[in-house]
Amino acid sequence: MNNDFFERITKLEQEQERLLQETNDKEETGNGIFDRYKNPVLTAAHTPFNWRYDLNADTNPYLMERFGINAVMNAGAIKWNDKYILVPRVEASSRKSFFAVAESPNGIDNFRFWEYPVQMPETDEPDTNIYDMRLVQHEDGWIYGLFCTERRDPTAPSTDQSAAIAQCGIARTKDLIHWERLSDLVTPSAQQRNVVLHPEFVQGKYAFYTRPQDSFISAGKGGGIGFGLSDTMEHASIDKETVIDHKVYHTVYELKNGLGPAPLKTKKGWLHLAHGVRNTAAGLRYVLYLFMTDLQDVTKVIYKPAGYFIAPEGAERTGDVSNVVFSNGWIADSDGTVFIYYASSDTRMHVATTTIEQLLDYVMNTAADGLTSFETVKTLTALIDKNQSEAMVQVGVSSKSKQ
Ligand code: M1P
Repeated sequence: MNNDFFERITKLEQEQERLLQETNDKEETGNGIFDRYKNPVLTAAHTPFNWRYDLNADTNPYLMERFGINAVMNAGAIKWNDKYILVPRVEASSRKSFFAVAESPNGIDNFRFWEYPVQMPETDEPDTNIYDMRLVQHEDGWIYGLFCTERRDPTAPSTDQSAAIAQCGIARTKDLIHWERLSDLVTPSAQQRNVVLHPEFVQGKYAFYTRPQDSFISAGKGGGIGFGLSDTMEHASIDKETVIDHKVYHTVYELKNGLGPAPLKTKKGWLHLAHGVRNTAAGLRYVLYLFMTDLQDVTKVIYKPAGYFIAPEGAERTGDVSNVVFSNGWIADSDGTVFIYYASSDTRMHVATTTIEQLLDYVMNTAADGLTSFETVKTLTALIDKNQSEAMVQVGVSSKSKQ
């Protein structure tokens, strides 16, 4: 028995080391906008095995998993002390999620979890579940983590054990280890998910992107990406929530949408990554899209390409909640490289890389959604016409140069 125990531990250790040290290569053909990578960057198997096993042969003679981890997904991201840091939603097999910090030297592989998960303090009203942290280095000097805090709906009858209320929890830190929990965000909406802090003050106030919703799953009469200002972070409160990016009929964000990470500041405007949801006969489909807002007026959308930027592909399409990609973390390096961290099907984390230049080209030069089939064909025809005429010029040039 004991020999088996030690043999299995050794095997587990070797298997995990192989996984953690595996290099991650780009997929061969990109689409010119971003590159996907062959391996996920974080999965349940990346969690330290001393989180999952009692490693004492006397108290765990069968070397059983004593703590099940179901998924690692929806990570906040930040470059910190020269390391690429992810703070994913780690979901235990009990369905309770928590946060944990993982770091990598290069942003695309070798992610390792820190020794302990984040010890997130509670407010006077304990959270049942916390998830989907957006990490922001604010110009006030703090690193803020905004996340969804979920509690059972106190008005629900005992026959209904799934009715919940989602709100925005807020915590801040200077070292990603010690977190100070602040009051939950107060807004005019019944529920909130996908709340993001803008990294700069706007009109001297803290600025939030929100996602107002009437009920736990459905955005209902609410929905769209909202915006609001608060005087303080200690007791953050938004009086007026204005929707800046609406749900729209027959688009990829017809049912609901939500901002991903905090926007990236560029010379041309603020780049935003968001998710859009539509219903299908196979259930909800979550994709990612991009838009840009004005540098002077952050509530004004100035570019928004049609359709999705990243949709679930291949193995990404299956998991706990299939046909979903979700992102709440990206990192822009000083050389212009952008690391986009996204989860697939509520199960695992991936990275895609691109540059600010490519993202600007994509956002500014991809046609907007014409909202009808007729307009879509017009957009396509204009592209074909352009290619035809330019092909003739090119043929002309090359045939002249041959003469
Ligand atoms: O299951 C897909 C996603 O559903 C929710 O996102 P939203 O509020 O936009 O519908 C969240 O629970 C998210 O964690 C999850 O990935």
